Amino acid sequence: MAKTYDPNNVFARILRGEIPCKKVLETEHALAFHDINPQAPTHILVIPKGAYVDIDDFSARATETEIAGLFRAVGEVARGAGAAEPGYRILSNCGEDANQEVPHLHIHVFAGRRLGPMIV
Ligand code: DGP
Repeated sequence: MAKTYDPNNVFARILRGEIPCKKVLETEHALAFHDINPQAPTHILVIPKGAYVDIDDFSARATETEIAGLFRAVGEVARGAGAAEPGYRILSNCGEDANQEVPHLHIHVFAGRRLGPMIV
């Protein structure tokens, strides 16, 4: 069953320009901006412009163009973020059990230090 998208979630408001963000990249299909509570020296969020709750919703409903657009933006951001220290991590929380706070799909990009083993 399709998940219900809340059009007033904080990232929807950022997309509408109602809340400011520190923009890193904007393309036709994606927006990237710095996380408000960074967990690494570089911590950027990349979001699709379309209304998708999470990766589950996105992978089921998004067009090929939207999917390519999001992941090309992730790659571009990650290449930039990883330029000084060539390594980075991408992550996306999906749903309550994964501690997803904001119900608009976002891909975290972490870089800028040695990240160590992934802890789940
Ligand atoms: P997650 O737990 O995966 O849903 O991560 C949500 C992230 O979003 C968290 O790292 C903090 C960030 N965040 C929440 N509100 C804002 C905001 O208003 N602006 C920005 N830039 N980031 C936000």
